[in-house]
Amino acid sequence: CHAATVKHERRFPDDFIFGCATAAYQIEGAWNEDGKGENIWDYMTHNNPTVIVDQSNGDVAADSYHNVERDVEMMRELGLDAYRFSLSWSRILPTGFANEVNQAGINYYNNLINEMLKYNIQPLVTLYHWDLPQRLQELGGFANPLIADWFEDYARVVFENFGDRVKLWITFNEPREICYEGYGSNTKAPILNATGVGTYLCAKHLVIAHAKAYYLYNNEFKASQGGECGITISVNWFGPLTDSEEDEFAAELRRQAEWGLYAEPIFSAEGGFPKELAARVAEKSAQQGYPWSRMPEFTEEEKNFVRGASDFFGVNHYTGLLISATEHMQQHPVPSLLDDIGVGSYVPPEWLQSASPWLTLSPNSIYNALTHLARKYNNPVFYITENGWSNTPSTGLQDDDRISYYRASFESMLNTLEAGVNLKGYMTWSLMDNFEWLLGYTELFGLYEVDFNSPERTRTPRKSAFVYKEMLRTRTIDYSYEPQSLVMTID
Ligand code: PNW
Repeated sequence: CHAATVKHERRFPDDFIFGCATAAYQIEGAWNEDGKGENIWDYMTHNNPTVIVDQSNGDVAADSYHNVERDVEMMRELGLDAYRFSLSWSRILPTGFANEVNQAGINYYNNLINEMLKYNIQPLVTLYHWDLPQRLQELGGFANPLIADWFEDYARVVFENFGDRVKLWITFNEPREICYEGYGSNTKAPILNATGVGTYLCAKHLVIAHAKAYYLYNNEFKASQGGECGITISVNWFGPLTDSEEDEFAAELRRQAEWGLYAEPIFSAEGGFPKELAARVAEKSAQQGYPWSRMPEFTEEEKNFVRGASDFFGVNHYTGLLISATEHMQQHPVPSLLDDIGVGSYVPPEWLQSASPWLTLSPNSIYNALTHLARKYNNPVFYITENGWSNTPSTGLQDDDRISYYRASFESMLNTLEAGVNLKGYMTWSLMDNFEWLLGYTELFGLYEVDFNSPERTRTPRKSAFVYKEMLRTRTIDYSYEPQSLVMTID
């Protein structure tokens, strides 16, 4: 057939929300100013500086605490519909408890929100992006079930102070990184490294804490404030290496261990932890001589409380891996989550590699992940709350790989929308370069470069900022678009 087919240009709907994301500890600085209390990243970077590759910290970071106007100016330059940022718990409640509210901290976020709203930029606010007040960590942090009550108290202060203007709330950013990396291994604060035990304990307490904040909002604030409350989970795509049954089951186990642990209790119809994974951990625990499964159970009451407790599913999506039933020379501590599942992973060498070893451009992985989730969890509302690409400091402003990555993400999102998935918005990680956790300032994700050597922390748009701006303006992908100069304006 050679009928003259005009290829229909694929566009995003006008009400699709485009934005950028950041997180408090990674950009704010002002770590001890105006009454802010110490959090676990302050504590760890100050007392154990060698855990950060360049021995840096977030004491000043991008100094966003003193740059509200410039930060909002960048959002205006890009033409963002929304901006996702997080609140620092210990800036608002210095002790972690709600006995004392730090008005200077409230003022900072009020100024930011009000400045954004002047220009019609919608705030998408995360209550917790990894910076637990240090005192609460000393009391066990997410290993203590009381975290649910402490978090609820904090959430109340937040909803009371900002809920008149903030309509999209995210309780937790990435339970996997909080629980697995922070408690079950040693790659995020508080580097507890309680392998095989800490992850599962934290997972249970965290989803209950999430549900408490959700019902607090739902029962006491929603009617008057009219917003929505959800959670953000990191969902990379784990597909089978071959179409064998063994590889498919291995991929399913890996998905359950990576994000099912947090998504299943909240978004599945039955609630509770993923079944195959729970059975595997129970079996291994028994073999290893534990009198109980290392994966705790939910009571029926807890299961029903958590099940359905979210207005939307926030997804941080970066990459994909191919999973096989056979492990190739991978060594894991016993017990540990990776030993529990015992699967192999593979990255095809032709996938474009970023500055971060874990991050490659995995073809159509947004589509693969979201269509899978939509099928599994009855098509909830989704927001992609992070998606991004890293470069090294030497890349400077000519970040062509990031442009390729964002164009591929847009293609994959259009495929996702055409498949009928209820995807409503997309935030890039990140608006600007920032403190990349244990990698310090060695891996950078910004559309804007930040000069960490200048006291002003000067922000300069990269080439990708111009391309993202054009994609937002036209709501489509133009592969031939080349910015004429790297001079930014507000249109
Ligand atoms: C996110 N993975 O974490 C975080 O929310 C950000 O704070 C962080 O700066 C950003 O990604 C870049 O790392 C992730 O294994 C951690 O695919 C791990 C993964 C993805 C995101």
